Parts: sequence; structure tokens; C-alpha cells
Amino acid sequence: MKLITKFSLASLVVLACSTSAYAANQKYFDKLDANGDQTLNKAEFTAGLQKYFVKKDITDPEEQKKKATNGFSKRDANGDGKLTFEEFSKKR
Ligand SMILES: [Ca+2]
Ligand SMILES: [Ca+2]
Repeated sequence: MKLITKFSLASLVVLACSTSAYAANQKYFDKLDANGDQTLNKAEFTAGLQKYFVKKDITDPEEQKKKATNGFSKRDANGDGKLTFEEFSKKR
């Protein structure tokens, strides 16, 4: 009995964690989606990378462009030039 309770608690914690991670991701996606069409175009995606560039100290515009293009095409699974939330949040 004790074991079952522990197990249930553990799965609850896991569930809660993954749910909140998902929510945070959706929130981030919505923030990046500047025109609110539920997809990210390359400009919106690139804008979202600015923080990452600062953190990684990538200041060369060419390098930034390359990283943005690579990251975008890697995520854009169906190649339509837009990222859905599903494409965006999928692990590479
Ligand atoms: Ca958009
Ligand atoms: Ca797409």
C-alpha cells in the first residue's frame, strides 16, 4: 500500500512537471508569434533567437543569419516556411 502511494505521487510529480514545461513552451511560442497567426515565420523565429545570440556571444550578422536559417529549416518539417507549435517544440 505504501509503495503504491509513493508510486502515484511520483507519477503525479512527473505529470505536473511535463505539463508546466509544455505550458511554458506554448507561452514562449505565443510571445514569438508577433502577428498571432499561430505559426512562426522566419522573421519571428529569428527575433526569438536574439537572446540566444547574446548569451552565446554571437555578434556576427552572417553567423546569426546562418544559425537562424539552419535552426528554422531543421524545425520546419514540411518545408512550408512556417513553424507550427508542434514543429517548433519538437526536439531535434
Ligand atoms: Ca506568426
Ligand atoms: Ca512547417
